[in-house]
Amino acid sequence: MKLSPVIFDRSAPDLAACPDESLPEFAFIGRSNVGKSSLLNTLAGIRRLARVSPTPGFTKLINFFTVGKQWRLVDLPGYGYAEGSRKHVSQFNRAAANYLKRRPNLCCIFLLIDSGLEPQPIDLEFVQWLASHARPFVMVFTKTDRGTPKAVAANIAAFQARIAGWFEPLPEIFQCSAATGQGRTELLAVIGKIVDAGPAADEPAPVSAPPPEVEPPFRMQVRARREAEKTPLDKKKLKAARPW
Ligand SMILES: Nc1nc2c(ncn2[C@@H]2O[C@H](COP(=O)(O)OP(=O)(O)O)[C@@H](O)[C@H]2O)c(=O)[nH]1
Ligand SMILES: [Mg+2]
Repeated sequence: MKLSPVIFDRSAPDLAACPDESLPEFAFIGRSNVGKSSLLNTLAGIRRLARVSPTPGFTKLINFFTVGKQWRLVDLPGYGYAEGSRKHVSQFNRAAANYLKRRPNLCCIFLLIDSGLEPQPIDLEFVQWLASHARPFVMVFTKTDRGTPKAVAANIAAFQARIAGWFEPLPEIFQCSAATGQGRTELLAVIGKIVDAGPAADEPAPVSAPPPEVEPPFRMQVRARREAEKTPLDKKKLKAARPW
């Protein structure tokens, strides 16, 4: 799988403004500040490709980067950030939700979760939402360089335990750090498997064609909606500015 060139395609405010659907796409979603842009830069091997910001809620648009003319990395606005005009924020979150629900060439979603935190209700609810829409995703626990391996493992185990009843089998889990590069090879392998199963790079599908037939990295047996009803989350703790 070719990793260069990496070319910024565009920033889209909504689904209609996204590029054509001819290339497989891999999207990064998660709470604001979880490390989406940093991880995207790590995978692409370019330090300042997607803007990294210590300020939550920085990415407001859907940013597309084409890699090796074969596939795209997609940096999405984070969820769980309500500062600024409420209307403004929810508009962009709706764009991310529409993208995740409707984009036919979206092959795999990387759901980023902070490895330094115990399971957060907003992340658990987002997993439910993805599962109920039967979207293929893997979970990526970020910033592993910040905690001890023991603390990271405990947080991951606790998260797994909370969602265990919703899937059979569980979505794949990865540990990553933009600081050390941990997980880069593994995530590129997920992408490579899907891209390599698609059409050859010199035979791009026409714009209007359906997305390439690709195998998701795992088969998701969704029991989420029913199971979620049995184990409702504490809605009171969930803040506004969620796209789902
Ligand atoms: N130590 C450490 N910091 C990180 C890592 N990934 C991101 N950060 C920091 O976390 C902040 C938010 O990162 P960013 O990629 O902009 O998050 P986004 O809002 O999800 O796109 C920035 O200050 C980054 O430098 C990581 O793996 N390790
Ligand atoms: Mg970002």
